[in-house]
Amino acid sequence: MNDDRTAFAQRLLASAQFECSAAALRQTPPPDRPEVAFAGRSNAGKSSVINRLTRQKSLARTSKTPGRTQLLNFFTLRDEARLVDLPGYGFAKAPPSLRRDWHRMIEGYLQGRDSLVGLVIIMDARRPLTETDIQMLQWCAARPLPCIILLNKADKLSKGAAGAAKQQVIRAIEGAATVELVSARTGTGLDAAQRAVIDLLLPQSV
Ligand SMILES: Nc1nc2c(ncn2[C@@H]2O[C@H](COP(=O)(O)OP(=O)(O)OP(=O)(O)O)[C@@H](O)[C@H]2O)c(=O)[nH]1
Ligand SMILES: [Mg+2]
Repeated sequence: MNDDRTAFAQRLLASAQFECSAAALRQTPPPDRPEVAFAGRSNAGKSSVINRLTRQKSLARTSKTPGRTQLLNFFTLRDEARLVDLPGYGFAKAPPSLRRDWHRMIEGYLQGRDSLVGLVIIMDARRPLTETDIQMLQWCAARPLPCIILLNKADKLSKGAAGAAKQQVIRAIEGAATVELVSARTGTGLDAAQRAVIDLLLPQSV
């Protein structure tokens, strides 16, 4: 692994600052720099992973209550790139109207956002590839948009079970994404995830 590139990735991610929240696509900031979005089932740990990647404990709000992040939250990395925390899906208690709104907004965002250069799908390593996770992969393939799957909460599985879960996902998705095991709690796999995110955002630099 290239140490300079890793250090660069860590520095750029650590510069993340909250920029704005959007409840609708017309409220998103201008598409003036590359951005990578984080999607995933509610409670999979999207916000926790963003905090780990940026080494900031409370940049993105986390919660024990699923459905905490209902908005698109934009974080800027200097003025060079952005990270976007998307609202979670699969929240059992969400009313159908909210699910429809979510579906329309996320599909519109993934298909139409010019500055979007990649998607990170966060999954709970114990329950990967939900129906909506697969829908996300299909939207990425349609655009096409490179995709990283982070199997989070690896700390909840034995090493053997985590490795087996990863192999199972790799086989199932047939090359549609790269797959890494991570834990936002312990930091497992986060170096590789930092590199992967920066490689999507700024493939040419350093
Ligand atoms: N054990 C363990 N718990 C984690 C990990 N990552 C997140 N959690 C916990 O999982 C819960 C949900 O984390 P969030 O980061 O808020 O999840 P989210 O995907 O952003 O959820 P929404 O915003 O509701 O969509 C919190 O209680 C976190 O502390 C992990 O790697 N290991
Ligand atoms: Mg969240």
